[in-house]
Amino acid sequence: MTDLKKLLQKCEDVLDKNWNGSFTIPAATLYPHQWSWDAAFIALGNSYGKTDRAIQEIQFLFDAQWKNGMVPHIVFNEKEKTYFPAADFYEITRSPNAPTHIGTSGMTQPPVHAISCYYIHHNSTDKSKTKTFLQNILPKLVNFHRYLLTDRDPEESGLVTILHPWESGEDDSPIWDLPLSKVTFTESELPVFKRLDIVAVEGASETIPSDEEYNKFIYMIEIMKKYNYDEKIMYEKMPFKIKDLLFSSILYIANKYLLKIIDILERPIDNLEKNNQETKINHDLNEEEEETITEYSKFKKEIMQWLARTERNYYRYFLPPYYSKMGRDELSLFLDYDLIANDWIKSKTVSSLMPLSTGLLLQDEAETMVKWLRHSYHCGPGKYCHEPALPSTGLQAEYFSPLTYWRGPVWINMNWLFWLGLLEYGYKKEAEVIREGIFELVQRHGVREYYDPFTGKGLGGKDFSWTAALVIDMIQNPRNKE
Ligand code: 2M8
Repeated sequence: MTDLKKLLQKCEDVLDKNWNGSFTIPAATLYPHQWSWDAAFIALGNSYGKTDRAIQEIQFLFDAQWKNGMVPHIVFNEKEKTYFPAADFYEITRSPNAPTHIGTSGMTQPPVHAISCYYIHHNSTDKSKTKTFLQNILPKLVNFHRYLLTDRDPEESGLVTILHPWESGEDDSPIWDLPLSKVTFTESELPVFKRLDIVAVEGASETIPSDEEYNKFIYMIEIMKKYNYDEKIMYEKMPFKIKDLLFSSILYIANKYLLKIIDILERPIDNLEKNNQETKINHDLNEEEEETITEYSKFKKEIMQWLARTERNYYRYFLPPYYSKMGRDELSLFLDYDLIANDWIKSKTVSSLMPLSTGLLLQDEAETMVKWLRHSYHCGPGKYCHEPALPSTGLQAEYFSPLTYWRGPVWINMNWLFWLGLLEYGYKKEAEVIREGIFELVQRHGVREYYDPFTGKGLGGKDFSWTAALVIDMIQNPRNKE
C-alpha cells in the first residue's frame, strides 16, 4: 500500500526544488529551461495550495507568447548552458512574431494550459484573485488555440498539424519513424553541433534518440530558420507534416475547458466570493462590463465552432476507413495522419489510446480501449509488467524498447490522460488500478522522467517535475467529487 502522505511530500519537494523563482524547470541539467506542456502540468500540481506559483508559471510562459498566438515549446533561461539547442541556435529574431525580451524556441507543444488554468481557479481558496487571473489569461489562451486552428489547420478540420516531432511532446515515438525516413539532407546542410543530452543522462545513450534521428531533428530546425518561421511557407514546404492525434485530442479537451473558464467569468458571483463582493450584485452593467460580456460571447461562439469542426473530422482523419470498427483487429485503432504521404501511420503506441480522454468515443469503443489495459500488448496478464501502467508503445511491436525515450517506457502524463478518460467513461475500478500503479512506480523508483515497464527502473531525468505534479493531482484528485 502506498503511503500517500509521504508520496505527496516527496512530489511537493521536487516541485519546490525545481522552482527557480520565475518558473519550474522539468529536471536539473537535462532540462534547465521552461517547457510549455511541462509548465501546464506543473501549474496543475501547484494549483493545490500553491496558487501564486501556479499563476506565475503560466504567466511567465504566456509572456513569451508570439504575436501570432504561438506559445513556444521552450522559454530559455540564458544563464543555463547545459542544454542544446539553446536560444541562439533558434535565431527567432528572424520572425517578426517572436518576442524580443526573451529567447524561445520557434515551435510549439500540446495546449494543456486551459485545463490547468481552470483548476488553478477551481482549487484556489482566493477565488477573486484567480478570477482576475482567468480574466487576463483567457484572451491569450484563445489566441493560442486560434493560432493552432488557423495557421496549423488551414484545412479547417479542427485538428492540428505538427511540423516537427518535438511539437508532439512524444519526441522520439516510433510514430515519426516512417515520416522521418523521408526527410533527407546532405552533410553540408547540417550545422556543426555537440549533443549535450548524452552528458546529462550520464552516458545512458540507450535511453535517448540515436544520432541519426537527432540530426534530423536539428536539420528540421534549420529549415524552419531558413523560412524565417513563416507559418505559410513552412506549411507549404516542411518535409514533415502530421495531423497529430494526441495534440488534437488535447486541444479538443482544452477547448471544452475554455468554455468552462468563460462560464466562471460570466457568472456574476461565486458563492465563495459572496462575502466580500455582496455590493456588486444587482447593479447595472457599465460600458466596460458590457464590452467584456460581448467579447466572451464572441469567444464562446468561436470555440463552439472549433469543437464542432473537431467533432466532424476526428474519426475521418484518425480512424482509417478500412478499420471501420475500432478494435476489430489489432490495428483497428486511432492513428496519426501523415499529410505528406497522405496515409495513416500504422504504429501501435499509447497515442492510439488517448481518444478515450476526449469523450468523443462511443461507449463500446471506450470498452474496447479499456480491454487494451488488460491485453498483453500492454501490461496485461502474460507480460509481467512491473506495475499495471501503460507503456508508450505496444510491447510486441518491433520498435518496442523498454529503456528508450518514448519508445517503450511508461510515461506518467500519458497514464494520467488515460486515467482521466477512464473516469470520464465511468471505469472507476480500472482508473484506480492505473492510479495505484503510478503511485507504486514513483514511490519505489523515484520521481523520474520515465520508467522501464518490466523492472520499474527509473530512467531519464531525475526529480522530474511533471511526474511530481501529476502524482500530486492524482492524490488530491478533485474529479471524483465533481
Ligand atoms: C522532451 O523534449 C525535449 C525537446 O523539446 C528534449 O528531448 O530535449 C520531451 O519529452 C518533451 O515532451 C518534454 O516537454 C521535454 C521536457 O520535459 O523533454
